[in-house]
Amino acid sequence: MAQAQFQAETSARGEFVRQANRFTGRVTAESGSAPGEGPDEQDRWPLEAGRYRLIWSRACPWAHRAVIVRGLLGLEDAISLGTVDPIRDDRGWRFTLDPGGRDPVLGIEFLAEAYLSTDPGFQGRVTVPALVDTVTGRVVTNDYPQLTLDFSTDWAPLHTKHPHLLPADLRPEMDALMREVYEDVNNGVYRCGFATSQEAYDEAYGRLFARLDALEQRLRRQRYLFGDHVTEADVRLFTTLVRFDAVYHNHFKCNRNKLAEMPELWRYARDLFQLPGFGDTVDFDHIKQHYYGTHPQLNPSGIIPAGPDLSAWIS
Ligand SMILES: N[C@@H](CCC(=O)N[C@@H](CS)C(=O)NCC(=O)O)C(=O)O
Repeated sequence: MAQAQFQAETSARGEFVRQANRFTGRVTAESGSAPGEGPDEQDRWPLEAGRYRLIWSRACPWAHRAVIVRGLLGLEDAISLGTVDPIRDDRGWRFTLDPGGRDPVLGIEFLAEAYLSTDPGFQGRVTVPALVDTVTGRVVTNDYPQLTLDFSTDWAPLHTKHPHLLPADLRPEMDALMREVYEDVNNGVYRCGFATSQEAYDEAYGRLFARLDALEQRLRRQRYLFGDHVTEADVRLFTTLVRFDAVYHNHFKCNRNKLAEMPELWRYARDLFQLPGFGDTVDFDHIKQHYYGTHPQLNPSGIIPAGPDLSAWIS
């Protein structure tokens, strides 16, 4: 069997099995803690404008989703943003884009410092997105699916825009679709790319394209996944689709066809791309640098392909 990119997250059958999210704190007005204090006994942190900092990589689809939702809800002034270098070294995500190589608010050089000061025994992958408390320097959460749901709900007192990304009447149907999209598409591309057996790859590839075919059919009937209105389900699908032809098609061997060859999905992804908060948060350069530059088992040379021509996204 091939050497795994992430040994600790590879099953005996060669499947990529993503690690659990280590930190699952919630920021909510329901917290029993006063402003400035740490979490209550249920790991609920007080809701405070300006206190928490979202750390993202422009390359990462999971972090990208948090930044899009933050922007759509107008939470930019309430939650500050720190950006890591698209290339990790053996100490992980670095703040080398900032003056002096340190995050100007947290004062750290590596995101790992925040993880280890929160859990000195942490041995997993240090991941983005991470919501970090600027008072204690601790990681509140790296639980990316819960984070964006909380942005819509618990953070509502601080919203300055009201796009209704999570309409209550659609929640059961949205949760079901977002789960399928996560398993087969968002994480499905990783399960293709990080598979170390033919069998595991074939299975992930089959599920990915079957799901994309089903989504293609769904989008023949409507502009977005739930009609004429953008929801969080669209944000979650978008961050994978926008990376598809640039990296997943080639680097992760998701190559039955390109996104640009699926007419409805291509129309849909470009439609979203044109909306404020979507295309203006996409950085194809960081995306390509990161994927091709940090998975040596998949791309030992580290060479970044020149293509594809991405100009079609904005034409
Ligand atoms: N928190 C999740 C998902 C977030 C995630 O995987 N982020 C990637 C970037 S897209 C990351 O930070 N990877 C760091 C690494 O692989 O060392 C996890 O632990 O699997």
